Amino acid sequence: MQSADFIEIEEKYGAHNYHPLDIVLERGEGVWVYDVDGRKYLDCLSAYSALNQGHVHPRIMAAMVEQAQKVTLTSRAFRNDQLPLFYKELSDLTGYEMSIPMNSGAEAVETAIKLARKWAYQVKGVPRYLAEIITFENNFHGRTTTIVSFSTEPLYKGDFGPFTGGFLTVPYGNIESVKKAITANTAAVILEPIQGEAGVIVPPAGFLKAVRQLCDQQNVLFIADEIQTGLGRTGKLFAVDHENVHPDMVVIGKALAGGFYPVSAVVASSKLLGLFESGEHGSTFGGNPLGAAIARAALRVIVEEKLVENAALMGEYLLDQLAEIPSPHIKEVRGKGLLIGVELKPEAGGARKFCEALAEKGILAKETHQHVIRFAPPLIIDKETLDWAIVRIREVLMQK
Ligand code: IF1
Repeated sequence: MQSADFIEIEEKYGAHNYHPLDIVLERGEGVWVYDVDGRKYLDCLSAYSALNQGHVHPRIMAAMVEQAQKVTLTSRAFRNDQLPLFYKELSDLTGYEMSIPMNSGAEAVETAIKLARKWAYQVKGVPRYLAEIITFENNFHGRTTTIVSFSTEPLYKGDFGPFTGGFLTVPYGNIESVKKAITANTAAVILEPIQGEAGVIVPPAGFLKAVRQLCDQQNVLFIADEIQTGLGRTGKLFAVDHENVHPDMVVIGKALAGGFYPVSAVVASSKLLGLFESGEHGSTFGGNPLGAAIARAALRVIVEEKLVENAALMGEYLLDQLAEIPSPHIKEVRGKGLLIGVELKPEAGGARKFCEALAEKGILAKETHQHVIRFAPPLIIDKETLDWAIVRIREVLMQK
């Protein structure tokens, strides 16, 4: 079967909730992927940062196979021998005392929301069910009905109400608006340290620090959604580290299991996570031994292969090289580490056709918000490969 055959079947039998590039991948290795027609591409999306360690990392795969042969799922009705070590190693790496495992990013965000609400009632003394959480315009935190309740993107919200109450939305990067939105009932502020889906929006320098200070003053929790920006992507372990900020909760997912498995988590202090009592929250698959073993290996790879450091070095190089392209189409090049957005001018006619042209040249990138091309290769990428890519990106962006 060739690409066209797979596409025909997919379009007939699958829901049409995506509009992917028509490239049918069958194999991945490191920064490269291969399609069913034998073409090779550089992956500059990394499954939206879930593949920081690259495709089919041999060490993570070995851990997966080894664990899969022993026991994969115990449920949390019983304990297993991987989860405790996952907790411990995640704590050692992040400096947070405790964590709670989930599967998808959205579930971990929901977990953080539930915990913030419980904290508001039990600790802060907010009257029951009046807790408010402050969110930001153009946020992306997932797809559940509660999370889309505070989305500002009509496409994500559309016909999916009625919506969950208790959320306010303010402009991103503007500390005065946050200040104004806080009331005695505010439980938390939740934000992406760099807005990914919104088009790689980097807030003004000092914003994250100002949010932290404000939250301290007002007794409000600061929740950082680092599902996309975390685990090395921006050249620090967490993107909030660029401003030396310590949120009360950090939500992680995606690269936490190197693309082998859905594993997410909320990390926080024991004071906060200790508020969850037995039975109040959980998941059939969350914390399962297979996921935990994979995540342990994925974290080890990030540390031992110095992916955070490499993301900083390679990211700076790529950003500089992209910024030097004298393309008439480029409005702005921005980002941190290996999370880079190239915003095109509206006259350029949208980023999609540039992504298609890049694919023709063997580079997979995805447009976001119509005018932005996102470049986010696996963090294992080297300079030689980046140079290979930059030549081709330059050709595409210099086209009329
Ligand atoms: C899709 C976007 C990226 C996230 C942040 C939570 C989640 C995500 C900051 C939810 C997920 C993904 C989801 C994926 C595409 C992708 C995406 F364009 F949709 F917005 F990366 F930019 N917080 N982002 O970025 O995590 O439940 O999916 O595990 O929905 O198609 P999830």
